[in-house]
Amino acid sequence: MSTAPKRGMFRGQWYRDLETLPDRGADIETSFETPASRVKPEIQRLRDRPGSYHLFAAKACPFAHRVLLMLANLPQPALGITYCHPWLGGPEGWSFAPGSAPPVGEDVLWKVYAASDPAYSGRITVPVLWDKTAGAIASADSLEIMQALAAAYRPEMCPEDAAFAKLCIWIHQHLNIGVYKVGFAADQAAYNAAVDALDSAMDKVAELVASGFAFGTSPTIADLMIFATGIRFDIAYHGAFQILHRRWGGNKALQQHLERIAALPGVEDTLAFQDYRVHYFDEAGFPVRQPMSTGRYILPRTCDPL
Ligand SMILES: N[C@@H](CCC(=O)N[C@@H](CS)C(=O)NCC(=O)O)C(=O)O
Repeated sequence: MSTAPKRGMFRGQWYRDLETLPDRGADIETSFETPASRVKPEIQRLRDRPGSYHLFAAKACPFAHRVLLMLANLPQPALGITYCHPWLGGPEGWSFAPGSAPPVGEDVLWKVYAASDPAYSGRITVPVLWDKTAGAIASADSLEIMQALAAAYRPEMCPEDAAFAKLCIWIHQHLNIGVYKVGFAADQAAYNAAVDALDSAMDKVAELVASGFAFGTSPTIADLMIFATGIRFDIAYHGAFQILHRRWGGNKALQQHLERIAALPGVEDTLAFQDYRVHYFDEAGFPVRQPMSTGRYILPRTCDPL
């Protein structure tokens, strides 16, 4: 997976291409990853005064989507939300969709990070949980935000069980990130390894959901995490990440799980199929579809005709 950050902030300044920084070198490698959050989400306040928090999200992004899915599952409309435009290729990265009224950041997401920490250095990602009382980012980590929302409103969706915590981490690493490892593969060996690993992860997830939900007998955040990858698979990852030998819908258990989660209240409103196409296809392309240093291309796995 490519580790070189292309766009982001360095010492409070936005760079569309960090490679253009005049004096990069060792310094940027060691000082790029400033923690994005300056305060912790307060569960009690999230429950009692949800209006004191605000969410920045993009329907296109699977990590933001799982937080939106969590919000859709809550008993009451909780937080204000600012949506970002699905196209990430613009000059300033994530920009806010028309009609959103952000409490901070004016028009683009990097200004939210700058408002929280004027010296911030790092990636500018969705989702972001903004603490209006503290005037700071409370979390830019989707799993942490889901867990905070579950703790505040629906603890049964995030059981306190070591096996469940382990399962969520496994889904995140092997399925949610595993699919991106294919898209970010920059040579044939990396592609082959990433596709093999994803194949076995998808087979394992299919077994997990064959008779219902991923853990126990009701939906948990684990199901939402699986859904966020599954709903993008055939529409975007299949082509954009060159996973051409399989479709999510080609597996009965995976497809049934997708439909089971899609039927939960509020989930339909979180979907935006056209946003997925824009987000994954309307950019220069992920490394897997670009020429390698030799000028040749990665050969994707495809189905044989016989
Ligand atoms: N750690 C973050 C990762 C989120 C993430 O990678 N979001 C992507 C969109 S799917 C993003 O904002 N990328 C911005 C960029 O690459 O510049 C989380 O899980 O919340």
